[in-house]
Amino acid sequence: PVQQNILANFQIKSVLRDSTREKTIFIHGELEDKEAIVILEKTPIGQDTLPDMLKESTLELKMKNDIYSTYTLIPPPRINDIKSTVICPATQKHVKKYQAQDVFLVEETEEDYRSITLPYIESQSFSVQWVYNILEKKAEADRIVCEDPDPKTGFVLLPDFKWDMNQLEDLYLIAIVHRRDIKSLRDLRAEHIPLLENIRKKGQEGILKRFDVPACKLRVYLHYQPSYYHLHVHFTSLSHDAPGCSVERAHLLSDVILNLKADPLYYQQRPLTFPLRADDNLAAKFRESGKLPSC
Ligand code: M7G
Repeated sequence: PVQQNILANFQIKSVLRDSTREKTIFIHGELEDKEAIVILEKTPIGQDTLPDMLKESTLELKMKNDIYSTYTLIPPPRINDIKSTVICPATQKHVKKYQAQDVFLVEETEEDYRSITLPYIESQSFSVQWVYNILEKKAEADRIVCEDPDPKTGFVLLPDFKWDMNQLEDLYLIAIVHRRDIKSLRDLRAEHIPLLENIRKKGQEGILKRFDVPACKLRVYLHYQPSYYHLHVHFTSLSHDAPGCSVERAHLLSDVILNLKADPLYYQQRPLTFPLRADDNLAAKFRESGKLPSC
């Protein structure tokens, strides 16, 4: 539904990041006297819109040289949508999350997790209220693609808010588990294999049924560290270079299942490597304990 343009009153304070490659800009400002983050993203062109776009656009010639020419194509308004995300009220932590930053790798041992990461998660991670709203059908209920209500192995699969669902090229869904006692990959044990296998199987089936995208075209993974410490699994299109699918942060669900089958305590005991942003409070904790002497 068309909404009143709340962004008309957005007071810009600073641009946190302007990614020309991703065609996305992250802006920090105020919305009705509250701290806010606005993310604007030019969406993929999408194959379905091509015929209309080519027919109905205006073309301005920029240059011509031999067989080469460049143009600015001005498409009809409906095709030139900008996906916009608003976080309000935003916390200082959100501001940091979207700011361009130096990043470095840290190797977290079992002991580091217990003495550094876990106390940090317990004291200052992002609220997961939005996750509970989804599980309790208080928000986004109409967006659910499939659900398994089982309290032990069940989950809700729905579009990630990074995906506007206008085209399949950048398909992005998340499966959020019903149980609330698993914070992240680190908590996974062999006893959770049925949960993970259930998510993989029913998640893939749900996506095939609704979007006609087969399992072999999906990248299914968990983040470590995640931003939100309630277990969830990412399903993205293999052809889409989704933010956060890099080797230093993504763990393929199939590998996770195999690792747990080989060693029930794999994720509890093994050192895990992940990237941290320089101004992240968790980075400060690792630095304080002498784990990052040169960073
Ligand atoms: P993550 O690995 O914890 O963090 O994944 P990341 O954001 O650093 O990747 C959480 C996932 O949930 C991300 O892919 C987010 O885009 C998505 N997400 C976050 N929020 C607050 C929402 C929301 O309110 N609704 C939906 N549908 N997805 C969200």
